[in-house]
Amino acid sequence: MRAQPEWLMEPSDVWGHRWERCENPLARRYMEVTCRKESLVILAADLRTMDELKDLVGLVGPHIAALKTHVDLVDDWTADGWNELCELAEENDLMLFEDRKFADIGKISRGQMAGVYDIRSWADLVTAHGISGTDIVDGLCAGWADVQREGGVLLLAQMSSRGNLLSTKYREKMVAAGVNNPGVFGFIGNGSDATELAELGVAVGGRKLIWTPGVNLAVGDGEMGQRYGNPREAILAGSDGIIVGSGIHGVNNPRGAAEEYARVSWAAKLERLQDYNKL
Ligand code: S5P
Repeated sequence: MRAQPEWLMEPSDVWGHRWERCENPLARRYMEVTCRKESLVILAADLRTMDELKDLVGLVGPHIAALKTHVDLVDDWTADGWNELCELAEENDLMLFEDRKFADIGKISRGQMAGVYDIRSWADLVTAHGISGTDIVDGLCAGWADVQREGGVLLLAQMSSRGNLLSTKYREKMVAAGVNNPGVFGFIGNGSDATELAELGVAVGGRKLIWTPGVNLAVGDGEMGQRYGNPREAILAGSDGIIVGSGIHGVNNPRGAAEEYARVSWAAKLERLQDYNKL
């Protein structure tokens, strides 16, 4: 059991009604980590080699609140190398979030949690589309149960990419289907558009967490249709965690960038506290 360092602010004070309403133990764990590290940054570690991944996590680990991976992006993946990465995440108090964007029927998604990468054995969180129906959440949870673990699903309610097909109606259905499901950790929202994000926030009503990709301190368009918004604005609009990839791993000084994103995210979270209803 990890020694519990004193945090400067209690998670219940910082997270208010989300702390009360999000009963998912992993959501609570995330909220505690944010207070220990004073950071709402989820690192999108989109790198191609095991060494680069481990170096990056070693560098920025103290400033991030969770680690998001794309396991199938790694050229030199090995089970042992991945175990080392998982250990490094554990040392840095980071939940592992595999952004697999599962989308198949429940039974196949359960099987895909196994396979070569055996995602069910190391990932605490995964992403899923609800396009084939939200039984996918049961399938993914059954995958974790197959190895006596529990995890949480982030359903994609919005996307940051230009031209995506996740309409308002689709978002409403995702939220309605996921908001009371204990297997759902939260929703992915569009960090590049504060108006859209605020609508998602109202629909979710603090009952689940909202994590947002598509944020960068250099606002504008990214590569191949990616769109970016400002991290402070995303948090003020209702984001509970900013997913940052190239803003950290794509710059000369990733550690400095991670510190800066952490500072900005925490300041915005405290700013949001001033309006109790937006806790
Ligand atoms: O709508 C989305 C959903 C996700 S999970 N848009 C996204 O960009 N993502 C992921 O966030 C994407 O797969 C990538 O890992 C990260 C964004 O990376 P960045 O380099 O653009 O910050």
